[in-house]
Amino acid sequence: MNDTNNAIKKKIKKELDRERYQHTLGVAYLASSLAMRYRLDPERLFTAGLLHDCAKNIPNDEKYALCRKYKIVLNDTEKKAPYLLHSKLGAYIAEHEYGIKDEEIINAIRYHTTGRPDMSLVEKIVFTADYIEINRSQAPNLTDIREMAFTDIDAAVIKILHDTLEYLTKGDRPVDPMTRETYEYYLRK
Ligand code: DGI
Ligand code: FE
Ligand code: FE
Repeated sequence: MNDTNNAIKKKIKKELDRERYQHTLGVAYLASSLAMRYRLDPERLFTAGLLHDCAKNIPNDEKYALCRKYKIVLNDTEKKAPYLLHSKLGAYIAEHEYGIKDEEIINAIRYHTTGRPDMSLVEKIVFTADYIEINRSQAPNLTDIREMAFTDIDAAVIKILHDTLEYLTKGDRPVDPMTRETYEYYLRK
C-alpha cells in the first residue's frame, strides 16, 4: 500500500468504532481487488474504500450541524433519515480534511449509499464492495452478488438496488428518490 493510503488508514482508524473500521478495511481491500479485476488502479480504490464511511460515526445532530456549516443541501429523505447524510458529508470531509482531489473518488463516497444513474466504474465498485465485503452477512443473495461483482458489475449493481428497495419498502422506511432513479436507470440500460 502506498504512503498516502497508509496515512489515511491511520487517521480513519481514530474516527471510527472498531466494527466500522473492520468494515472499512473490508471495503478497501475488496474495492482494490475489484480494481485489479477491471484494470483500474488498486490504490485509488483502496483510498475510496478507506474513506467511504468517514462521516459515519459523527453523532446525528452534529451531522446536521456540519451540513449546515458546509452548505451541503439535503433532500427531504435525508432530512428524515440521518443515516443517509454520511455519504454527502463524507465526500466533503474526504476532500477538505483528507485532501482528496480525485473527483471520481469523491463521487464514489458521495453516492455510495444510493448509487446514481450512469456511475463511473470507480463508483460502481465502491457501491458494490460496500454491500458484499466479507464482514457483511445479513443481506439476501450475497453468494450470487459476490460472484456477479467479478463477472458483471452492472448486474451486481442492479441486484443490490433491487434488494435494497425491497428491504426498504417492506420495512416501511423512506426511500431516497435517487435509489429508485438509479435502479430504473440500470434496469433500462
Ligand atoms: O454505511 P453502511 O452501513 O456501510 O452502508 P450504506 O452507506 O449503504 O448504508 C446502508 C443503509 O442505507 C441501509 O440500512 C439501507 C439504507 N439505504 C440505502 N438506500 C436508501 C437507504 N435508506 C433509505 N431510507 N432510503 C434509501 O433510499
Ligand atoms: Fe455508508
Ligand atoms: Fe459502508
